[in-house]
Amino acid sequence: MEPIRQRTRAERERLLEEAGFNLFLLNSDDILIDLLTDSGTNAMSTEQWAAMMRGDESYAGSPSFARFRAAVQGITGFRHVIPTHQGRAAERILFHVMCRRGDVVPNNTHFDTTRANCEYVGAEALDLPAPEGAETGRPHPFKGNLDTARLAELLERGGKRVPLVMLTVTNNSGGGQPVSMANIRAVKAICARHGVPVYLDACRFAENAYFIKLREPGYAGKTPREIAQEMFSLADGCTMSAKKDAIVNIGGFLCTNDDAVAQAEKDLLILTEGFPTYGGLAGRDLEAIAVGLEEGLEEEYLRYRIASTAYLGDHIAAAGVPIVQPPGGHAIYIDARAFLPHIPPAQFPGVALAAELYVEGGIRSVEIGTLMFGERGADGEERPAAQDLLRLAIPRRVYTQSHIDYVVEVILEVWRRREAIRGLELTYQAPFLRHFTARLRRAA
Ligand code: P61
Repeated sequence: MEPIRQRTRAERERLLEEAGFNLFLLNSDDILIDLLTDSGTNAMSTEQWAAMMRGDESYAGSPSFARFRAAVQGITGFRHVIPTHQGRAAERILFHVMCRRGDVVPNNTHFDTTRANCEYVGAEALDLPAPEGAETGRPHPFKGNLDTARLAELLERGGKRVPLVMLTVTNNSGGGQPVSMANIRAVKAICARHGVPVYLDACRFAENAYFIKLREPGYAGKTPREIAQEMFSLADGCTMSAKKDAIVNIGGFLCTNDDAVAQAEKDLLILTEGFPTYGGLAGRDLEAIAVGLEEGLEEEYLRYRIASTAYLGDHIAAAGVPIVQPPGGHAIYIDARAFLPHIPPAQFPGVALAAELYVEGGIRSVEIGTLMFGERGADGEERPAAQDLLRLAIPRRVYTQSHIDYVVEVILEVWRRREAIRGLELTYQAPFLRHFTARLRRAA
């Protein structure tokens, strides 16, 4: 529980200016409803807190690790389970071990940390989203799918080495949209012909499994757990940020069925994360993940989770606000280019909209668009991202319907005065992952 603090509109305007229009640079005390992320911001359950009390902090061979590994293997079936402090640590180790300069790593859409870690080792992070994903307003049951025709063509053409193919479930950059079992199976079949392993970026595997249950023929009678097991059975390994569907505040893991790869990963883990039975986590964190993985697959919880995200999306869409349709699992994505058509992509419409939602109602959201995925060319011109989305991510088990009703009211108020909103320009950017620390001002 925490007290709710309201800043005045004038205070929020001042705080926003001081933060260079970048909501990452605000203090959370100055936020009323925090929809920046669903990552690590989840409320842990009684059972998770109880499990933490028996965390065993032995440096090596802790029983907490054994319980963690059993929980991960019970769902994923992978031979090697390597704990890491969060998802990007798993990514860094995976790419360092499997990729060389000049390699290509396809994915339905790489999330930003995945892309950055892949590029950091000199490999190309190639997005191959299925065409349905490009049209934000048009619904499709599995907009997160990977374009299998382009994948097959890439592997058949040869030329560049493809050390692995990834599938992000659900597809975070593309609207929190699910990947179908048929698509996972097709990707696996194509990769198997070329001896290329398939890895799931499994952050939101449980939500993806539930969407398969709801939308894919033949899965209505299966439990989310059975569906998740089938998803993982089609893969050769995974990266995981437990801060999402394992409903914890910190943690992650890396899995593989390849003994040689696992050995190299563990060696690297020891260098930077810790011994392979804790990987940068406390024993109590491993316990919380073991319980959270199971809770995240409970059908009643998933029904409430998916319905409550859709509630936000359906209410703003009914008033005309353009969102990625259908609503995603963990978040609603407003199409900021359609919301603010008078602001060119190079003036960051998603960031401008995020700033307005903060000023209007103390709501924090995140841009997934040109600030996150675009870049400034050598000529000083902005190269826009494919889309400019504003993500409203819903932390798990935190907000109630009345909080979300308030969010709807604030968005609709901003929608009514959208024509007066102005674009932004950059005054500072870091060399990579620039959106975390960028500073902006109102465009001239
Ligand atoms: C998020 F603004 N996601 O969605 P780590 N893969 C995928 C993720 O969604 C993901 C990671 C890997 C976050 C946190 C976040 O620019 C941002 O445990 C599909 O965060 O290292 C994380 O997992 C990495 C928010 C990350 C951002 C980067 O909100």
